Amino acid sequence: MYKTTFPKQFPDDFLWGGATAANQVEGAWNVDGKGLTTAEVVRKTTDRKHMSMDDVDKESIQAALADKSAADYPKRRGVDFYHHYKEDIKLFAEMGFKVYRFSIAWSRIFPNGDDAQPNEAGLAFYEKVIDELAKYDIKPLVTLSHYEMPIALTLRQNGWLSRDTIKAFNHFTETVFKRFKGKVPYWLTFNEINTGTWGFHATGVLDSHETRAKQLQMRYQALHHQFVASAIATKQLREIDPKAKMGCMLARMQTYPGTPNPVDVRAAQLEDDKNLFFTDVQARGEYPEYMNRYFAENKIEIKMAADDEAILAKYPVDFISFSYYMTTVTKADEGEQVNGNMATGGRNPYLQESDWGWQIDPIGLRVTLDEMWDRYRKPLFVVENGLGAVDQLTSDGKVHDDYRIDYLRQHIQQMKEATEDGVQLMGYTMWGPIDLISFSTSEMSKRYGFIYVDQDDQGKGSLDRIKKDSFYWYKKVIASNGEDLTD
Ligand code: BGP
Repeated sequence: MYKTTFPKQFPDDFLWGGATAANQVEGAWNVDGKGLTTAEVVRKTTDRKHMSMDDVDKESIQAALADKSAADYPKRRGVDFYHHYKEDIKLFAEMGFKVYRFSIAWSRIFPNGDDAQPNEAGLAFYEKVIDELAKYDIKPLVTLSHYEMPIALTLRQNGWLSRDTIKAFNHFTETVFKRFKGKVPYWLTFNEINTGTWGFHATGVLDSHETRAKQLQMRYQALHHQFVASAIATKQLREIDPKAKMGCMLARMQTYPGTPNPVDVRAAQLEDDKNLFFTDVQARGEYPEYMNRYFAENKIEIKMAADDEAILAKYPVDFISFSYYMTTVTKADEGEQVNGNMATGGRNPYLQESDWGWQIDPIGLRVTLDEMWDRYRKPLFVVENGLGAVDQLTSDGKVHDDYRIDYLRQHIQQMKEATEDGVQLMGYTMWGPIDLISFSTSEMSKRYGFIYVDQDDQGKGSLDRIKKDSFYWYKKVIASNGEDLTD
């Protein structure tokens, strides 16, 4: 039987909003008992094409710990959300946000990662944020780990490579689930979990001096520990706060075959599988066979404890979230590479690039949504999408960011197409609703926001918040539930 009707609108309860991460907005890196994180020991880069976070080693960390200023470490200052949260949330509310995605910095709660008792000042800060959101009926969507693990765990046990980190993380998750019970309807465990295969920033594992083969061995082992910790967190949430939902989070990077040559089609299929592998484990509850084969062929051995597979199988996530910025192209013999979201990929001659070389592909978002819905049949959530650009503040204090409006409009249009295709989409949290420190380059001048923050790359500025043209545009989009995308 063919259905003759299909949804033509975003659902009434569609969650419109924005997303940030503690290490990119909060600042206040050394107050109220907070410990340092992996994000705050990475120096700012002097070259946009070079992302310095994966050159980190013990020596660079020691130098960072000895440096008590934020000058070279912009994630220590963020945009001072820690002291501006009321003003910022008020602006989000003015745009009509239904949801705000932010992360809880583990090291605000457990400064060394595995302290016996939580730091009350850290819990109190997030409680104030959550209560402030509630005043405006904005639902929190909280990421438990967004590239900001306590650096003490890296130094002591090489981050997620150690199985002990599971216990420490789940003590943290249990603590925040209990404290915020009934107040946070949506949680995510690891931000862009797949980027753990790219290096230090996601797993806190120091391996920059190892061979590629050894790095892969170490990274997949660390990721196994994250899978188990994520499943345990899901179990805890079901017990502590059964109405709340748990999601996984992937940096989704759809890749297209470079040519119709079957060898390229197959190479692209394998690349895509290696990207979706993470969601396969977290949503379906088991390691897929294609990946077991890949591990065997590459001599990667994942050490598992006796009940790991049972835990993964028993506690899959409730919904699937992902970031979407770009697509790539795969050829069996690689071809020309372009920059990307912490990764490189093949150039697509049909696409334009952002100033940072990220290939812009709105239709790819529909392709991604349709394919992921087919593969998982679980609710999807686009929790990051946006355009990093250099904005100009005009003399009358305005920012005319029509390029950002264009980018977002085209992506929202394709999301709507996907909903009409039948995809169950929960919401959309645009990345960086307020200007923040870029994750990959630590620049301030790579701006994403609807709200301009007066701060430059050196950390100078009044920190005043200024509404850009896109602010008023997004407000209209939300008020019309995605129907009015005009300027
Ligand atoms: C994602 C990260 C975010 C964010 C975004 C934009 O990979 O989850 O933390 O930063 O990309 O990247 P960037 O800040 O490097 O422009």
